[in-house]
Amino acid sequence: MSSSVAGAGEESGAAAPQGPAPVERCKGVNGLEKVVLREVRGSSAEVYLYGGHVTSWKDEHGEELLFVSNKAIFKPPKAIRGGIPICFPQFSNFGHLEPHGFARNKTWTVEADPPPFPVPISSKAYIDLILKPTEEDVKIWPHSFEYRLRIALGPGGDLMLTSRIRNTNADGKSFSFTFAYHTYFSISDISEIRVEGLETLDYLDNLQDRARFTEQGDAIVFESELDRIYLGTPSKIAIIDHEKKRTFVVRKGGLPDAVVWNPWDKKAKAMADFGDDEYKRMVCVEAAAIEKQVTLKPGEEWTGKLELSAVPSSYYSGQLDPDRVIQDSTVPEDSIS
Ligand code: TA6
Repeated sequence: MSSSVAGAGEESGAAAPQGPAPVERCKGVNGLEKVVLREVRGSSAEVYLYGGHVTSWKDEHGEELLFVSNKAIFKPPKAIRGGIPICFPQFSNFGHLEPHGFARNKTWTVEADPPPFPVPISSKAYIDLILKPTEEDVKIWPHSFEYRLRIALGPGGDLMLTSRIRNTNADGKSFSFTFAYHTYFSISDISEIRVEGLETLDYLDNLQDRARFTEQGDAIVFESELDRIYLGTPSKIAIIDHEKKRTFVVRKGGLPDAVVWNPWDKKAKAMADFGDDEYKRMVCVEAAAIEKQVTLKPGEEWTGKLELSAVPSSYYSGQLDPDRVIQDSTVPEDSIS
């Protein structure tokens, strides 16, 4: 059963005669509710209400750009392995909650009314989700909040996620959290990948008790398990796939850190919801706020923005200027602040 939903920016009523509806609600794996976004030029995205979890982002040719494990378990309370898990109110075990918090294990709802602070958006292919704590949640994390998540496809097929988290505590208490968009990118092979834009930065190495190091390389390449939290990172990061002659451009706002992760073979074998060889076809580059917790007083709101685009890139080892690549991308400079 599916229902076409007029684009959140459209008058409600029958879908436009030409092309598919920009927003469609339907059932996904195991009957879980999902929303499909379709942009007029052919790009698309899918988000499950379970976890507010983006599980697909396809370009105008229908090529899948995100990685989801073939062994992903689409069944609460297990988080879906792949796509863009939302890590809130805690990244990893930076706190006393379960790793990566509980937002990815909860069922979100579609925000029916226009949000209190609508934002201008060029495309009609977007959906606003909202998560508020249940009484159960408050027992785990004793705070009231409203977490609004907007998932949108831009005119050039770029994928935009905007998180707005507001402290709604009635007891006058502030709260602090860490956060990440835990993005799994689909790649040709991990040996073909370079991540540029993080050179010379400090990072915490998760494989060495989070000891602090400084990145020496002119790009990050992968020859074994890698799990690092780069600190104070630029707003733009490039992930170059030599084989596919494609560069993912990660642009972020309000998210000073970036996690880079590939589990490699041993860790891959240890994950029941991850194929033994799947580490070769994915890399995580995660826009995050980790080193410095975000602290909100009652009534205050935090915004964390992520913009992903996939641009053709001819590959010159070490000579690729991520800023030049990014400037060539279709993402308007002022679209993320
Ligand atoms: O973002 C990297 C990381 O923190 C790794 O240490 C690994 O634990 C990964 O996240 C996956 O975590 P998950 O809880 O989704 O299995």
